[in-house]
Amino acid sequence: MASQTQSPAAAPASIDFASMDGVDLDHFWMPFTNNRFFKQNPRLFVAASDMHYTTADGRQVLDATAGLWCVNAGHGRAAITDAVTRAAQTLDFAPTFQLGHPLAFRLASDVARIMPAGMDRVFFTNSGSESADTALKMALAYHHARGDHTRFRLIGRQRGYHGTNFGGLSVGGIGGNRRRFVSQVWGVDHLSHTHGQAVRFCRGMQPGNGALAEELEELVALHGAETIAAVIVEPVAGSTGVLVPPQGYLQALRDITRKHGILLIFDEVITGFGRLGKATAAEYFGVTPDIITTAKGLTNGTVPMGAVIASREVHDTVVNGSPEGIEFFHGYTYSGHPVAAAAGLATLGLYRDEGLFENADVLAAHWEAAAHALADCPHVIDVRNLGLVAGIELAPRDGKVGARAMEAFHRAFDAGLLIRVTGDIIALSPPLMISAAQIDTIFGMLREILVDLA
Ligand code: PXG
Ligand code: PLP
Repeated sequence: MASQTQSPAAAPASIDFASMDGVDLDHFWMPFTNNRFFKQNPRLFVAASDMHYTTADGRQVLDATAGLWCVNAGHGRAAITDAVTRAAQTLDFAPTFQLGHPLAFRLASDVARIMPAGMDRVFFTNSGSESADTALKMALAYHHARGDHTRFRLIGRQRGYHGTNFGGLSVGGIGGNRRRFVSQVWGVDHLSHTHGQAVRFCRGMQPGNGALAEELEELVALHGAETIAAVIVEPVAGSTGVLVPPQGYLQALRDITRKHGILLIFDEVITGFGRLGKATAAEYFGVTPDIITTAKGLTNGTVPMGAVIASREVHDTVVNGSPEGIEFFHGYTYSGHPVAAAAGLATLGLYRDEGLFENADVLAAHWEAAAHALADCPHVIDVRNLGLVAGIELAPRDGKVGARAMEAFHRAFDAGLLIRVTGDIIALSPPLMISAAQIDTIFGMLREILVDLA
């Protein structure tokens, strides 16, 4: 392979976006990918529209995962792509450090409008990982502004995923993501995950007995409430295989955190923007945290962007409690980027105008029934669901954890269906524009794949 610096093969204007001509797979070091396998067996998308991707070899693939849990309004929506084009042509970039532009303020207002009451101060990031780290720093800044200087501990949860930056990694509970990176945020502890093995094939939430949330009281007793800044949880854990909380669990976490002056952060990077049929999981569960992290569905995945939504109380404490000058020493070059903000405005407009959260809400029962109809398929040892999310857990092959689900993933792709797998769990989360007939197609195709799978 050529290693010398070369002039570009083609001028940008002549790039054919949907062509593989001249594409070299060597240089892109791919994220969370088996690079050596992929480059021998490439699978590429070249276009997308509504519920389908088009592959490089011209096949249609039904998207049962909304890309990576982000394309909630469906692909290639003209309202969003037009807004992005116009924004780039009007104001390509403007700093938001000590300056501003209207789109970021407009989007912050639109986001605030659909958040739980009292949560209306919006900080922009570029991803879920940045949102997680921003939320953790916000919590530390809040206690600092109150003069509560001993509150530094951050509590996460086993099987939690909060992205890959050091803060999110540290509170995250995925060994494989953490072990290779020894240096992590100090003083972190973890609650148990919420996945009970007692009730398999449970539809929606499992019954709760309060014991899981009571663990937080044990951590308080162990570390002292006066050392704990925040607890961060995904309301429904997504990445580690759709772990639905038991009834009453999130409310109990809310009660315990409030009692001890600990901030509660909901990481809604997946659950935000309609995944459970409401704007937020906070609304769905009727539990309001102090800080909500979002990304993904905020811009329908069209332009990278995240948002951290703070309660008025958290915001005012930091902003009014700091000396004259910059109040929160944190931010990104691209916080509130005009092109991303335009994508966000158009996306929230689509969600509203097309009633997409309501569509998810209405279809959730059909989705649940279709998912649980797979219970009798070979290898299936559990099915879990909430809103438009489903997890289908397969029995692992002897000594080869993940191999069976990965084969299902490859077979599905070849058959024209995009699914997501984590370990031996298949995770499904389609665009919210999906129809009942397309739900049936997804689970019908999955059945055929599972029946055939060794
Ligand atoms: N928090 C949560 C709850 C997430 O699900 C992040 C933070 C990080 O977001 P960014 O934008 O930095 O990736 C996520 C991301 C999967 C999968 O296959 C899930 C995510 C990302 C990629 C793949 O489950 N979640
Ligand atoms: N590294 C260097 C050398 C920088 O100058 C900056 C921003 O100015 C960053 C990292 C952070 O980049 P961003 O603001 O895009 O997160």
